[in-house]
Amino acid sequence: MDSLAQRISKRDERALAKAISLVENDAEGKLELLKDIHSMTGHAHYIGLTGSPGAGKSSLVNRLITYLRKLDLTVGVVAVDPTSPFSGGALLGDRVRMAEHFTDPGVFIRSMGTRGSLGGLSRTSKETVRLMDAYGFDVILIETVGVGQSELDIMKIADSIAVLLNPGSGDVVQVFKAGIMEIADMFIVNKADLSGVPKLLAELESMLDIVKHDADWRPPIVKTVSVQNQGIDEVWERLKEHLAYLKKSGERERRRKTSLEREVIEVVHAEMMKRLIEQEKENRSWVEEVKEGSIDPYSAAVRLLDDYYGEKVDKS
Ligand SMILES: Nc1nc2c(ncn2[C@@H]2O[C@H](COP(=O)(O)OP(=O)(O)OP(=O)(O)O)[C@@H](O)[C@H]2O)c(=O)[nH]1
Ligand SMILES: [Mg+2]
Repeated sequence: MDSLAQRISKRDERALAKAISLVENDAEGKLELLKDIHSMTGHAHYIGLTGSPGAGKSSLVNRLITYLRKLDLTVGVVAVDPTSPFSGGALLGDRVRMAEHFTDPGVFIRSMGTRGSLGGLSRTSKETVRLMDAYGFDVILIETVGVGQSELDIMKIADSIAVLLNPGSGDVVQVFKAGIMEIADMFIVNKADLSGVPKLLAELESMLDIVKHDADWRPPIVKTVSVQNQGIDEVWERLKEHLAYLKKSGERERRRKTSLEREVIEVVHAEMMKRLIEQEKENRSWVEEVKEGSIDPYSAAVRLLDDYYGEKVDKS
């Protein structure tokens, strides 16, 4: 019997689905599996697509999949929706928008919501990306609603980050405030069939003049109308250029290193919390003590840590 990792390396789709469920459930054997597949990763182009709710991310992803398939490239998609109560399967909207790809063996789409991610949405999403990479997809698209810190955090695993904006939406200010401007490698003005495109382009250019005036890579701006399949080829051309830039400048290696470093810390953090919470279950006397006021919350926290490490943490 082949191990799950071996089956993934042989492009067994059911094994991939099973592995993703294992990751989502934060199940026993997860770290073992991730260890096993690690040497199989590092080949796919990770592309993050972020933007406000309804900006047209899924519509664009859908068109991009069709485009890439024509180029004979295989595609994995991780659609992250922190507001979704669904787990495991695809979200309703995405299911409709991406339905035509479900029977294509060169495409694998997985949606993730908070409730289905016992190890935390950010970690689950990143680990799913790694699994898809190991499976051998050429391109992995990561769709997130660019709102909170955890979505920004997921984005950081990507080689290329594209930010979707819509004309007449006031998006630019939001993007600027949220710090997305700094991490964007490309801007996609989607719904370019609506009015307000020249204004948005002008705003974007002047923001870029400020934020990226001395950057090696100035994020290009591409106009698309996803619903009419316009601009998709240019999106892909710019993404390819960005990847070439990343490789040539050494930036790709730097990003991947930083990303791996972050993942190690995340795993340690999550595993330690799990163990601490497990241990704390057996000794909850501090709850009453803090409530009564016989111990302050900070001393209680230090005591928990002391118990965990089996030694004094705060030497002061
Ligand atoms: N006019 C116009 N409408 C578009 C375009 N692209 C997408 N839409 C519409 O915008 C709506 C939202 O599209 P989605 O692709 O679901 O957007 P999303 O960003 O994935 O949305 P969430 O995942 O819910 O945040 C749908 O009704 C689309 O048909 C476009 O280029 N022009
Ligand atoms: Mg969507």
